[in-house]
Amino acid sequence: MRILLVKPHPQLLIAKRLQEGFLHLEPLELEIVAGGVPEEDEVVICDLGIEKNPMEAFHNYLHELNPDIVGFTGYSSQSALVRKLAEIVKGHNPSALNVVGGVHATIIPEDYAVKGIDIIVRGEGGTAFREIIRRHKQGMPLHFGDVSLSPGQPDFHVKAKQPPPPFPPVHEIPRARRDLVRRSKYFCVWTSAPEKKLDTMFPRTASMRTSIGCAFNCSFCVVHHIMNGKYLQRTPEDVVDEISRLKEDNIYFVDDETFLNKKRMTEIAELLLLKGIKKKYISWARSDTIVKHPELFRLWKKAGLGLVYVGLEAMRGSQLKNYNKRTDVETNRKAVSILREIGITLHASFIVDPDFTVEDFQSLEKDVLDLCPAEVTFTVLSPAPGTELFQKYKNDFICDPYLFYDCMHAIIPTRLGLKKFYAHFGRLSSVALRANPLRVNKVKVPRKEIMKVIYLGTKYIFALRNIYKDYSLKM
Ligand code: B12
Repeated sequence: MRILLVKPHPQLLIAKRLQEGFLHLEPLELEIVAGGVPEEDEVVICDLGIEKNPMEAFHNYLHELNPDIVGFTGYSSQSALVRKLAEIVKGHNPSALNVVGGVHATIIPEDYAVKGIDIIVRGEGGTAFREIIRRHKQGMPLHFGDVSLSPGQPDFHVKAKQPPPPFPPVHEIPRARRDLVRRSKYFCVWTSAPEKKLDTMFPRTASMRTSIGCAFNCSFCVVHHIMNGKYLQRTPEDVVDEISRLKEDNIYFVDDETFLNKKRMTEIAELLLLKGIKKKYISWARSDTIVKHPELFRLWKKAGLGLVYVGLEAMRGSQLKNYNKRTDVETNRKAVSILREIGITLHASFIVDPDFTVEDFQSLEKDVLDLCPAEVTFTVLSPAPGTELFQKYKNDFICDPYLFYDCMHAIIPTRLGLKKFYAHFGRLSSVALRANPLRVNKVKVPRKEIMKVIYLGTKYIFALRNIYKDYSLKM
């Protein structure tokens, strides 16, 4: 059986700019799905995000492989594109089976209930895909209760309204087939340099998932809906074994919350140290976790943790409360100083509320400069499809709330009007560049890369300021 797994390219300019300049991670979701494909079958991963001409590349893959099954992943902003690609598959070969999975399929399966899509997988895909192939080969029915949904089946709409099915036990999820992608294409900008020197700011970077889900339920986040509030954890031995097999020296933990279990994370760090595995890590962590367990982060610094992304979200208690973040400003401040004292570089992310006034932007600008040195980025508060917030604002959307759901495009009205809002939003990112650790700490980096980063950074900020022009885009 020939199988093609497809990750669509980003639809919105700002996401393209992010990928080309700062951060492009391997399609781990498809590598795991490919892990469920039996050895005797041929499987190809096509990441359209690395292609110069994605649509042409997609046609070429179809012609060269002539797949029996095509599997798509996709964010909400890509759902219309996924439907279009699925149609192209059927035009090429009407008997090919189109399977769609990923975050959007999991939370809004009914959006994929169209003629060209045969199976919608909600939740974990490696185990589901293994089962789909088995059944397809044996001519068995493909509609099977919890794991996946077939839009053609009579009970599709009833099932689509139920919460996503639980993930299987983590040890049943296949390992990622990392050999199926062009590994040299994936990188993450790296600004952590305690030795004041970096050989490259754009090291090749592998992605690792050590846990799935999150124990919190922030109002802007869909993860607790996807996972029904569950937090699944791989064992330290399993995690360290996979890390030890990675070719790359830099690793990005793509967990929703890596550090929630102190015991597990302590064991992982100790094992890495014991086995002499010397790699550098990037992870997300909550500010309250850092404050509660500074010694855990001290240990991880020894094990190679260089950069921690912290969703500080806001430096005002009322905003944190609105987001149901369950932290406070004092905790945010403490976390920042703990990371600084340990020598781990901070990447702080903030939420900009569409309701912001000019004074709110100015106050956030000051907060950013107070954090210096730190990488700082911003997202726009956007009701996430599948959450209560999305329901609450459903009559207020100013655009297609799926296509524009990238947490950069406001999908509800902005108090300042779009043009003015994005002028301030773009300015925030320029201010953040002043706080960048490389600049502040006068780190030596290759001259060629300085030119590159200035060029790409300018393009990024230009795209940010011009986001308001995107709203005429239709799929
Ligand atoms: C790490 C991460 C990133 C990484 C990129 C990861 C990557 N692989 O490329 C970075 C930091 C770059 C990133 C960027 C963005 N992200 Co992000 N990201 C995540 C995070 C935390 C984990 C995703 C991940 O890699 N998980 C590990 C993989 C292995 O698991 P998985 O994706 O869940 O896949 C499993 C199943 O879904 C299923 N499956 C998936 N695909 C398929 C396909 C088939 C055929 C089948 C059968 C099954 C299947 O099986 C997989 C294996 O178990 C999620 C939160 C989450 N839990 O989803 C947010 C999340 C996916 N991101 C989100 C968003 C909005 C973005 C941005 C748009 C935000 C921004 N403004 O920057 C950008 C977009 C970048 C782009 N290229 O377009 C949203 C998407 C919401 C939505 N409704 O679309 C999420 C859910 C965050 C949230 N809290 O709401 N992100």
